[in-house]
Amino acid sequence: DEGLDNVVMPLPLISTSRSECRWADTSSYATNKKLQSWFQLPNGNWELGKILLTSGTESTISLPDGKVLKVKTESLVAANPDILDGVDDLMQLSYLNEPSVLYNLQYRYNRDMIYTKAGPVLVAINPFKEVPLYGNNYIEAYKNKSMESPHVYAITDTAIREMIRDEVNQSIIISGESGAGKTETAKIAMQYLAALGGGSGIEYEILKTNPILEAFGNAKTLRNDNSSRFGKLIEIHFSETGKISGAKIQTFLLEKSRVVQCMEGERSYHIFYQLCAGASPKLRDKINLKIASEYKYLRQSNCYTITGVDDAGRFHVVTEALDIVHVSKENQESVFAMLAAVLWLGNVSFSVVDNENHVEPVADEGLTTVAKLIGCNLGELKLALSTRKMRVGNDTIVQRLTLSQAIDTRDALAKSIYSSLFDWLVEQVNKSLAVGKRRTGRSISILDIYGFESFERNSFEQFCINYANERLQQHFNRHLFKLEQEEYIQDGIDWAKVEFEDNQDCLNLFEKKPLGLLSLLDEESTFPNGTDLTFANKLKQHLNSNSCFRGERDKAFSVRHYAGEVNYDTTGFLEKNRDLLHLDSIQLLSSCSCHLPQIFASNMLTQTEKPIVGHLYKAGGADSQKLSVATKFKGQLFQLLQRLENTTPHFIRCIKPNNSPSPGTYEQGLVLQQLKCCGVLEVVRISRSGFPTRMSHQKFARRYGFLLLENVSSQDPLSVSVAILHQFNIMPEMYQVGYTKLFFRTGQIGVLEDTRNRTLHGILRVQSCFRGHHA
Ligand code: AOV
Ligand code: MG
Repeated sequence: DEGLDNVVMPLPLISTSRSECRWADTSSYATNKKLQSWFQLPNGNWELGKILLTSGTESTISLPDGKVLKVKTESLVAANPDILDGVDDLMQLSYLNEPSVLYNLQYRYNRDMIYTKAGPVLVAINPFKEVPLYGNNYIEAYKNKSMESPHVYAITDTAIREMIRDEVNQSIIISGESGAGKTETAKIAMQYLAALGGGSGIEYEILKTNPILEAFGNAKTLRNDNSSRFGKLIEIHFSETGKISGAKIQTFLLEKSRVVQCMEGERSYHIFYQLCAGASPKLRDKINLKIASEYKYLRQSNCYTITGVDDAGRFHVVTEALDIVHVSKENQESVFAMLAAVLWLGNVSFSVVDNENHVEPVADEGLTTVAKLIGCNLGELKLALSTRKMRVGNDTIVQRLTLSQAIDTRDALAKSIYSSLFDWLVEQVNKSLAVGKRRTGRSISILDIYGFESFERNSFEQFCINYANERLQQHFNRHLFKLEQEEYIQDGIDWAKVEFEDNQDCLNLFEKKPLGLLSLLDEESTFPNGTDLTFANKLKQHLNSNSCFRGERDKAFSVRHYAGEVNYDTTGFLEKNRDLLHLDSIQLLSSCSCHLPQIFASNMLTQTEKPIVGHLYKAGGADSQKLSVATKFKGQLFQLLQRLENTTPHFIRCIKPNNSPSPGTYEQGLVLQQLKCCGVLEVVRISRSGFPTRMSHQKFARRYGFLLLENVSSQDPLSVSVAILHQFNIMPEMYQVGYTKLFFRTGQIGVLEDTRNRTLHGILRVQSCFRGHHA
């Protein structure tokens, strides 16, 4: 082993006046007399003050409003020199403390520069207004690299280039709280991909999937008027020539409870209101459609419209989009019929028919319309909603339902029709976008899932959503902290480890078997006598020693998530996890004369044959078995992460600057909490001291070797690498030589790439001149 240091040493030490030397320790600045410093006000906000005098442990500072204060010197936090105001990468800050980071982001935000780099991560602060940063001119500018300030376009551009350069699939992983801007950001990234990889026309279809999926999968919540209620991974495939060849969408766990139940002030899925407001008279007539307020499912939350949103107009956008992704007019009409059927199901009421409280559905407009819309016999619908067949030994007996059982059965049917419809639509879209023969297998995936949620009351949906976010956070940690540092150590470079918040404990709380949240939930869901209360008690009994868990009063418990503590109310957990749809209902759907209910039924039947978690249905009386919702979701998440592991990730962290939501309001505390919980500051710290760019000696020698002035073709890759570094005056503190790779500080490889590109272009130009000359 030749001392690697020897390789580095001989390089000339050139004067370091270059601006890249920002990470040099600037502690000398602290002794500067006209020091500016951060001072925290009682409300928690930071103010920039000038230190007038320091004596002993006390300092006198003047605040911008002219006030002069005497404060403890140790409470002051160093501020960066004005020249660093609004730097576009937090890595460039001399002082990387909380107020400085907050100020820098705010400085940019106030100037509509909503994007900032935090080392390898792009931070995007929701402007809550239109900002002039998008469209063809900007796309062009980022494409030609005439514009380089941080942007979704820039990170997407990097993904494309790395896909081509490294021949590795890429992923763009967007995270952040509910309402932080993930879905908008995903669309902006898609816009850029479509512009660069367009040509075949398929890109136009890909963009049109957004209004469709948003109509059927987004809803107004208290946090976000357009909240995604499902997770989405869209994988965009490219041909060898870098053109989009197709795409595939995978969705995760649609919140179906919203179809039958939602909180005051929230709405069900957009499409219901769009349909009610925008359907043509002919269609209304055909599917017996009324206005939204006629439907119980839509009436219960007392909210029909969203400020600034024209539901009727959106309906036309959606139908046009459906045309574009090749959903035939006939199929579209079936879709609308199913939506109307769901709405009318909600209006079905029951009357008591005997003295044991058994009920039957009232044969009114609601019931008859449902039967007509799904194409079933009225009598069979009545039976399916008021009785349940049970097998006892070899006999089948028919049990009549009580009011609450009948309502549950009705709602379960509505939910399953809607979620089947959603899945079917995604399938149609995927057929239309199917990757053609010219695929190379290279792809860029964009992940946009529902963000971390913490409401006053949190149920099973928040439980799943936050679990998913916890998993994603680990993926983020793994890539930006763990793997990064492990790689340094493995390759033998000089490195002092940086600590970070690990969320493994919280994941264990969810995933441990048999004593984890998910296992216990499944176990209780299979018990005939299990209730939400027995479930909550079991959690308290077994999990109290876990530091991320706390039993709460009655049926509640709380979990310490990476993004904060959330209190969950177990009411409804078991039922939602079991997600029972009785065989009677499935049989009803399969007996329908309309084709969509038939498809739904056959999908449900094949699903129930898949691996089994327990005898979920025995207790309920039906004979089918299926995976619990939580287990299925966990499986999907694991699959997703496995897929992401095989890609080069690019992370975008969306930040919500206020809860109003209103443009221009930047609440420091709120922003800080989000930056902290997702580890942005630590990422910057690592990147600043670390070497985020790396390349094997072989690859480096191959890629840049031809730029060398002297002939080195006979030399080994390491020597070639060193010669290149030498020729380009890359300074020793800007890189480290590992056993197998070269590690660079940020920005260093850019110089080499530019030279390479210029040289290559030069060669091409010379060649084409040459050809032109001969022609
Ligand atoms: P989310 O996806 O992160 O929440 P959205 O992407 O739906 O959040 O953003 C919420 C709202 O913020 C949007 O409807 C826009 O009004 C506004 N917004 C976000 N990004 C931008 C932008 N770049 N420019 C202008 N306005 C923006 V959730 O889906 O709830 O977790 O489940
Ligand atoms: Mg969203």
